[in-house]
Amino acid sequence: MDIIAPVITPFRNGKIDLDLYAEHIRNITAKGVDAVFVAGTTGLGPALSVEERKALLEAAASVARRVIFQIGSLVLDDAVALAKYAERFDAVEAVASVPPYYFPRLSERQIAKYFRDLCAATSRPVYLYNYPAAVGRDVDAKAAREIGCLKGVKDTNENIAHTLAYKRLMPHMKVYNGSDSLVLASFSVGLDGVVASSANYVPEALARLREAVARGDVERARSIQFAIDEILEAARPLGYSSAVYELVEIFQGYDAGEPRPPIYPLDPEEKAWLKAAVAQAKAKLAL
Ligand code: PYR
Repeated sequence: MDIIAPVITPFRNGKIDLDLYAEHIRNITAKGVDAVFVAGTTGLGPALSVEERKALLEAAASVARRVIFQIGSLVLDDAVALAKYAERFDAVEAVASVPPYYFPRLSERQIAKYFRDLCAATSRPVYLYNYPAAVGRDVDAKAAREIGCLKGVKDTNENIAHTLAYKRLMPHMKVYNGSDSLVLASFSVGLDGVVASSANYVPEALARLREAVARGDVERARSIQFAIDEILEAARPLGYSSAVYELVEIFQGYDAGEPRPPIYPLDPEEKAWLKAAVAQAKAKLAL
C-alpha cells in the first residue's frame, strides 16, 4: 500500500523554487513517502503553465524513485505534449489526468475520447484523476471501464465505496483514494494506497498509520487518523491549498514557500491562528 504525496509547488515572488521543491521531496520520501504526484491539486497543477509543469517533473524525477505526473488540460495539445515529455524520465510510472473540466455538457463519449487520445500519445500507463468536487463531473467505475485503456485511478472522493467500485470492476487497475480523511479506510480495505496532501506535512505519521493497520492495531491507526482529521478541520476554512504550505512549516520545520495567487497565501494572523489550532494534534502525533 503506497503513500503518495501530491507535492506542493513552492513559489517565491511568483516563480517556482525548484531547489526547495526537490529538497521537500527528498525530505518526505526519506520519511515514508513512496511516490510523488506532480502538478496535482495540492501542486496547483491547473494553475501552472506547461513550462512550469515540465520543470517540476524534471526536478521531481531527479530526486524521487517513483513519479506520477498530472497532465490534465483543456488544451489537448498541451496534455499530449506533457504525456510525451514524461517518457523522457524513467521515474515516471504513470501519467494522470483530470477529465476535461469547466464545460458541463461534454458527453461521456467525449470524455472517453479525451482519455483514449492520451493513451495513444504515450507508452506510459494513463491514470484517471477523478475529482468530482473540483471538476464538476464524476467519471465513476463504470465510465472508467468503458474508456478501456486506463491502468489506474486516483479517486478524490469522501465515499470509499465509490473508490472501491473501481477495484471491483477492474481488479488489475491501481486504485488510490485522494482524501486525507480516508487514509485509515483506504489502507483497511486494501486499496493500492493513498494520494494524501497530508503526506507533505506529516509523512511519518502516515507511515506509522500504515504500519499500525498492517499489524492490526486499529486503535492506534484510528488515533493517528483522528489527529489528521483535527488538522483538516482547522485548516480547511482558511483555504486548504494555501494552508498546506504553512502546515509543512509547522510540522516539518522549514519554510515551504508560498502558493501563487489566485491561490493567495495565508496572511500572518491566519498563520498564527493555524499554528495554535493544530498544536494539540501536533502533540498527539508527537512530531
Ligand atoms: C491532490 O492534491 O492532487 C489530491 O488529490 C490529494
